[in-house]
Amino acid sequence: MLENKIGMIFGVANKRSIAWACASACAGSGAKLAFTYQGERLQENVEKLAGDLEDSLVVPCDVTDQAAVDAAFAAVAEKYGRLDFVIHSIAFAPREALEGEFVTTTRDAFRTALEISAFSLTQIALAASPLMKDGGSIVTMSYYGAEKVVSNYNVMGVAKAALESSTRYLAADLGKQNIRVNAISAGPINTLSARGVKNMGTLLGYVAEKSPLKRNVSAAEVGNTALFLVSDLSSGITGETIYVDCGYNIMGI
Ligand code: 1JT
Repeated sequence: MLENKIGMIFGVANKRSIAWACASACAGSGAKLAFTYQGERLQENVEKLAGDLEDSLVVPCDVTDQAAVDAAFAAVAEKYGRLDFVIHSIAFAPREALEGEFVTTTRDAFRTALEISAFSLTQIALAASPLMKDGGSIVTMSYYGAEKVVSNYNVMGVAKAALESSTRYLAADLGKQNIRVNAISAGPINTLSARGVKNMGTLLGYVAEKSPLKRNVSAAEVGNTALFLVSDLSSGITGETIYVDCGYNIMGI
């Protein structure tokens, strides 16, 4: 389904990453992939994972450094000469910000969370658009805490609200270039990021019990939805936030 398509994946840390599940689904459908990694610490992990794929590229990219973002896209332009899709699976907030009350969020934590988790999508969309010569598809990852209060999610909820809104504004701007922009609102998944969060096990259990499908969603299920969104099967969909959460979000009491 993605034969002859080139994709760029932001946010792989290890094999449990949502970004890696998306990459596996896309590679399995014939895409060639470029990966970015954040920090030398993750370089080896990402190089090992990407090494099993044909004709892949691995480049460093810290989204708080505009020159690094430009260099990553320059490397993709040089190797492939074009780009068809981007998967953005990046978020960060200082650990203290994901505990206690939202009202105590510091200026610094707010700025960092919004810059890395939300602004980076706009920055990446702008850099990607000139390479998307035949149109393209951009997919980002959100969470339910963007629209309802989820204890402890705090400033990340505010950042995800900005991310979902950015998805709509970017979709409106880039539609004339046939570039689609969509978000996946995934249910909680036990990734490296989630592992640092207090009471994650309790949250996973609660969500599994309450959701219509009576279980948690898998990273592979999110990856398959990302595959749909970057493929031509979703050619009429843009600016949307699609839930991949075993139905959790539809439930009231
Ligand atoms: C980040 C982290 C972004 C964890 C995240 C995230 N988006 C979803 N999760 C999992 C999660 C976290 C909390 C939560 C529910 C789900 C950690 C590093 C920074 C970025 O609250 C109940 C806190």
